Amino acid sequence: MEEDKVVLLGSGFSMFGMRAKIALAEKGIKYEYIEEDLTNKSSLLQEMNPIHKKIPVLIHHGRPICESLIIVEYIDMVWHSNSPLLPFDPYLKSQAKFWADFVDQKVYHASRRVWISKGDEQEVAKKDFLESLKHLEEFLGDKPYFGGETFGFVDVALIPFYCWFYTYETFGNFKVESVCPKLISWAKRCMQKESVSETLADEKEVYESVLDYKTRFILN
Ligand SMILES: N[C@@H](CCC(=O)N[C@@H](CS)C(=O)NCC(=O)O)C(=O)O
Repeated sequence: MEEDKVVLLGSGFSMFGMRAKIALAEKGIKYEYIEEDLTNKSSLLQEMNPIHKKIPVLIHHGRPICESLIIVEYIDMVWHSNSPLLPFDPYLKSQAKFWADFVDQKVYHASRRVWISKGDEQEVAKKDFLESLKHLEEFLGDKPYFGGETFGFVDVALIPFYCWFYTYETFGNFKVESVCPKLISWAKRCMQKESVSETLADEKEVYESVLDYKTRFILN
């Protein structure tokens, strides 16, 4: 592997992988993308992320960086001169990191339960999911982006979920827009950015892949 080459290990419709792609696109970094088959992980993935063996992994100077939010922060620090993603101010930075972590701790886990579970469990998941989005919408307020006037860290953390909304809504029989209209306007604003629109998957394709996954791996 060449010294200063940038390589990204990703997979399919992973929102975590999309975060890294958006950050790299925002910075205008050229990189090699390697698609991983998570049912048959490559020796490169196992070598580069021996602890979790998960994607995404960014490989820079031949060294691995794991965990999507850490990858986005790394990209922001290394290529700091263009399109800053994290604020410089320590307090604002702490807030951005808090909300990005909130996306992982609350939004992600609830969203997964929306399409994986049924009955009462699914009702609880829907409530948790929408409640977590409502909190984010309150934090967004009337700002165009979570950090203010420009697209930043929390936007990168959350926007990949947007292409999964159709899946959550179809399985859960609800509409995010009726509960969080401002969040949908924010998502549409983000979609006007090339880094986002060229990265996010087609919502129907995400749904088809989840249906396929459920029929193959989950007993209904
Ligand atoms: N917290 C991790 C989550 C990454 C993650 O869950 N990746 C999934 C794909 S969406 C994966 O590699 N799964 C393979 C496995 O669990 O074996 C991050 O933010 O990067």
